Amino acid sequence: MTSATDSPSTGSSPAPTDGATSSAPSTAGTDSAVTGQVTASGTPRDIATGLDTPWSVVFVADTPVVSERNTGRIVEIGTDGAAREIGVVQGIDQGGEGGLLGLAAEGRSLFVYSTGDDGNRIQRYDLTGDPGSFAMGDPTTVIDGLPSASTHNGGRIAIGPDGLLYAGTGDAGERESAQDVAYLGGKILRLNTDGTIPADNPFPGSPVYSLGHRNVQGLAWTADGTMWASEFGQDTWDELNRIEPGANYGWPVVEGIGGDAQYVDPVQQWNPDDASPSGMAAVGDTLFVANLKGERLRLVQAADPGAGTDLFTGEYGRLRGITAAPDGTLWFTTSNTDGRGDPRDGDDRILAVDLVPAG
Ligand SMILES: [Ca+2]
Repeated sequence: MTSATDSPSTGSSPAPTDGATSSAPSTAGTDSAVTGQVTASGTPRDIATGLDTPWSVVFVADTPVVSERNTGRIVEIGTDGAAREIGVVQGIDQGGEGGLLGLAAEGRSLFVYSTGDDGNRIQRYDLTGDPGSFAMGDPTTVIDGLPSASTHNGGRIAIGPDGLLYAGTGDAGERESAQDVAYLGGKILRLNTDGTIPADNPFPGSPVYSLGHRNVQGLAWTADGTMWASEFGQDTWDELNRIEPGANYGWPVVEGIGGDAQYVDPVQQWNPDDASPSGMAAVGDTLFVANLKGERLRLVQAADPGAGTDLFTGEYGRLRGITAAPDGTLWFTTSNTDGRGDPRDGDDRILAVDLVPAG
């Protein structure tokens, strides 16, 4: 790796690296087996270029698999950085913020969140073949009929440390309904991977895990099992929330920290111009948040969740997806071809940065 430093805009510089990296994550999710605090070190390097609005990256058998929002394509990235199409999700109603969105993986099963004619849905594809020759079979519906709109579609999915499937949904413009448990928009959902409802969900018979969200596109668990979610605010406060089952996070009654005992306040809030948080990854006790409008990664140590360090501000443009790679590096994606960005040569790209113990 290089000795060049990254560029945190706040806080101290990362400690010089001695080459030590964290052990590989055990699964393809946003969680990992690493413990302790980490930070980014060195200059990010290109993993892949020339992607069209990449939304999510997951690892299947250590091979990166990427969703493209606008094309509906799912591609695998070879060791040479070349993108190879493994399938196209059918029946997508792409428009605005909708389209092919989040991915999650469990073994060779790929879970896919996308916008269809009848709302957002999660489908499962069992991949066949091997890395370099993956193919997608026919989909099985996990859940469908989730509220959709041109904006606020949520879309992030992840397998939690309990092996269950979590999904962040958006309010789809139905603000008040974010408070209604019967409406599946503006929620975090928790499902068995076959789509049935876990018996210990907080609202019996419902996939709703938490409510009162506006648009959740980041889900992650730190090493002690704590769940976190990032959320787009309207025009005042974006949020980082610590997620508890059955809790109400306030939207649309409260945006940001409201101090109302009926609602759980975010542990940290940001101005949307500096944030607009989409994907989130956890490595050990550290959270990383990818920001669209704010064009930066934000590092948050779970032990001090009200503080953060900005990384790479403005250097790569809009940032959307982020995931811990099996080799201990942190991968993140640009989103400059999504119609709201300023594409650079080679966009959109996947970048990787080294992680080292913090402090
Ligand atoms: Ca809130």
